[in-house]
Amino acid sequence: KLLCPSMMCADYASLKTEMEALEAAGADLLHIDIMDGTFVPNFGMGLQDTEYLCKAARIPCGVHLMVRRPGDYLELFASLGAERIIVHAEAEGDTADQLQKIRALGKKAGIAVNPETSFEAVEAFLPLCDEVLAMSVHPGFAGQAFIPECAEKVKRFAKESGRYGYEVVLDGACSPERIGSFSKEGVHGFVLGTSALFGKGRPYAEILRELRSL
Ligand code: S6P
Ligand code: MG
Repeated sequence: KLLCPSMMCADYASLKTEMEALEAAGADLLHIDIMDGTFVPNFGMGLQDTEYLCKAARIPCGVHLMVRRPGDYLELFASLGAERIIVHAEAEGDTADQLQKIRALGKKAGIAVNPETSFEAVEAFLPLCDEVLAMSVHPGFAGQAFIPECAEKVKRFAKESGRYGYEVVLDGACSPERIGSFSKEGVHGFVLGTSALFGKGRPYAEILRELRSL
């Protein structure tokens, strides 16, 4: 199971301490949300934070590009040290091209799929993907409510994952209950934000241990 803390939800007054605490607590991958204020109405983490985390972390970092033209920034994020680069199926540009370029840069390629985007709409891209980041909220903000309509599609992504060889990671309102039930459906990873990990006033190690056992 891939447990992926969403660093946008961490305490920015002590990003280094947070990163080290999450690593020590057994996190598998740091999830870094990048936004351009256009594809989504918000701004996420900056380039300096991203580079710091990618270079200083002992575990891999993945960048979730919620930007209008992801194809313009693939070399940039590869050079910052991201090990996974995830582009949105709904963004501009040739998605297949973007995924191939990410792999050619020696990185793992991921496709992010919005709640209202169907399985069929992205099926052709699946052979090019190392990860499917299934959004269970509208991208842009932490702390939103889970969108139940996407559950069937997430299960379908999980069911077809063996055939294509990608991992399914769920992003948005991943609560302990949902982590338990979607794990049983074959979902490999979970982005951990306000629903399961941050602001709980409990040690990360304790929380991650519990989430892993679900
Ligand atoms: C924003 C972003 C997500 C959030 C994460 C927060 O859409 O892509 O990665 O940071 O979903 O988690 P939670 O539990 O607050 O929804
Ligand atoms: Mg995200």
